[in-house]
Amino acid sequence: MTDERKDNKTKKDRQLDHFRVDDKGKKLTTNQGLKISNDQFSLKAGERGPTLMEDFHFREKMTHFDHERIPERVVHARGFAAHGEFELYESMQPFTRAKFLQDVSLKTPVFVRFSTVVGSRGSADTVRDVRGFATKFYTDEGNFDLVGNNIPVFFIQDGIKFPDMVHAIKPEPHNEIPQASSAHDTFWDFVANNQETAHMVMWLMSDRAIPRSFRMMEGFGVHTFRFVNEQGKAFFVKFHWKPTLGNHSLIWDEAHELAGRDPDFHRRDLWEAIENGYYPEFELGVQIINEDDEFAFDFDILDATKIWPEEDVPVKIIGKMTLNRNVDNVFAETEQVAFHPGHVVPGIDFTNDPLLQARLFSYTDTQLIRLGGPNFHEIPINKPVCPFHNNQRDGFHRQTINVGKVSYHKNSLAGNTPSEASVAEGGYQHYQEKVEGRKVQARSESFTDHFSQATLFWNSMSDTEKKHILDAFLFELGKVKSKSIRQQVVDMFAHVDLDLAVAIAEGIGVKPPQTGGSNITKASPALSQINTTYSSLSRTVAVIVTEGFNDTELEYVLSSLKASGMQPEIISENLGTITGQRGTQLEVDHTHLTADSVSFDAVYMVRGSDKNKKFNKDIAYFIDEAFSHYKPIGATNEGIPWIEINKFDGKPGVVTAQDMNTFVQKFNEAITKHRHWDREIV
Ligand code: HDD
Repeated sequence: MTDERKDNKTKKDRQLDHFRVDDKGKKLTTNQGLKISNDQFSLKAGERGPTLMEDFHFREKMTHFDHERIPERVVHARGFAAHGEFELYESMQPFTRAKFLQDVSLKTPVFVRFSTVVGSRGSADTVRDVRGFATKFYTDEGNFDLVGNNIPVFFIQDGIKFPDMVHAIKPEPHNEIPQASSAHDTFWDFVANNQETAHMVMWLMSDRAIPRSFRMMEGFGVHTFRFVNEQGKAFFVKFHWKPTLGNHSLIWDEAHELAGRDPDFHRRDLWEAIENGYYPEFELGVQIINEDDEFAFDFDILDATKIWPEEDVPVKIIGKMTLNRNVDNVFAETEQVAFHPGHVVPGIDFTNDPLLQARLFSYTDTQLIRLGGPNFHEIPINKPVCPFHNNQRDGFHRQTINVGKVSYHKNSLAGNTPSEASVAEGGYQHYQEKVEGRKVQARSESFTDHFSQATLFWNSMSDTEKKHILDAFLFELGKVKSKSIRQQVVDMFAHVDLDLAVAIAEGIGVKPPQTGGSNITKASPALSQINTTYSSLSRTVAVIVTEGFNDTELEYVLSSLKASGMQPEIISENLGTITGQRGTQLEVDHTHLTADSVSFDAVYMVRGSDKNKKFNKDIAYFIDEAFSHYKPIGATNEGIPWIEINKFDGKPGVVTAQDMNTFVQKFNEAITKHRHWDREIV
């Protein structure tokens, strides 16, 4: 994306232009600019002799290579990012002085990094895990980082336990197994012995932890933050991202299989969607609570293991973010970006949530080791788009050449500049919350209910979602070797739902709990993914077709699918072109060796003349798998026998028709539904 980059660049994109280097067509040089005449052979004493120390080019090249790696993030190591823009629908002036949330004419450049939490940098995308959803807004008042997740609550209430929690969920230290998975003893030992985890574990066991796409998951700021308006009045606020494509997931078997067949599934999906112009969109929502209502709820609003049910505190949609540009270089941008929940702008402030307070320390600290010193704000992707001036100097890799002899405040030699800005001039003023109390190492009594909202979550699930949660518990705990831990977990989740705990116990060979249960009957429909938005836009369709296909039919269906915003890809016996009955040539995208049903949202069977028996057998497997993953399957005319062999005709989400108009309409509806849960799988 170098030559044809669009002219309507964001401020950030224009800033990055100064750092972009295109080596194409240039002469090879050393880092000192010296042209290299030979990059094939090291300098030797004689053709078969030893390499000489004086070969500075060899040494420079090798040394740089030897130092190419930096430490991966201690959590969220595997991630993928994109650039975009945020636009505001309506001014938030009554609530916050933040300019980018006041001026609807502004478009704020953003950079978003999605990630898994547990796995190493090279681990698979589709594992069961929380997804990070970190957004850097490059505002004119400085960078604002909303460093969130796709799950609105957290495992622990106080950040002092974060290292313990992460140690428990990461691969076990004695053998570094398992990779990118919570299905092992130490994680579940932590859960059972730190029962504030209950609510988040319910989310982790749900389909939220295996999203279909980064483009189809919600994001949450998790903590309660504070908005402060121009009059100095404050409000409690929670941030939400809502994907316009809806909130959809994979199923476990599919996620598992994808981890092997395409470990890059989510990054590929994001990359290709942006390259193909299907720009991911997320609406920004806020839940706002007046300061006077701080204690009006049956939970503590500062407790990060709690949601504010949307039915009680509605999410007000205030703007939209569109991701419309892939990175030029993953290391320079995605890897070097440094997020920090403490990067705020005037009008956004913190609360006393003890998890948030701990994060305010941890993020700068981690960048110091990961990015090698205190000047990481000068790395192009991290630089604010507004000017920044202070008396900080020196340190490893300092880029700025600060001129003049004054690097202290206050001074007279530089007229006491850089000078402090008043609030009217945009100076940040911490919210003057009144705080009093003894210094204690304690947790408020209001943080002790660990189960009510876990039950609320369970109550809000559809039967399909409940079954998936039970299956996830059975898988995860089935991998736990210690029977004692399995028993402890079952006894713990009896406080969430007795039937669930009994069903888990049966599957994992421990005693079913006799007591427990919950008196919480409330449900929050917003928590069920069944109630999300549905769309066929950008859905991928595997089109299975062989030589001698019906041209008229295929051309019609392909153009209709494309016109509805879907992405059909051609799968046949061999790469190259195939020819239809009327001579139409079609370029093949994949063979069944290079494409699997798990990589697609839907399958369309076209067929053609039937020569290759092996291909037919492989395709029977392909459809069988798509069927067992509840995916829409369509077939027209010659493709219908392929459906009949598997006895899938007439089943929910299986669309067959002779009439192309009807077919296209019904197939589109079936794809829009995402999955057909009413299908019986044996
Ligand atoms: Fe964290 C990275 C999100 C609790 C300490 N965190 C990190 C990233 C995300 C989150 C999205 C990746 C950012 C990126 O893409 O570069 N973390 C969360 C959320 C939390 C949370 C939503 C709870 C509400 N985190 C949390 C706590 C601590 C940390 C309590 C420590 C006290 N998180 C870190 C970190 C990381 C990080 C160790 C690793 C790499 C980095 O910061 O830059 O400092």
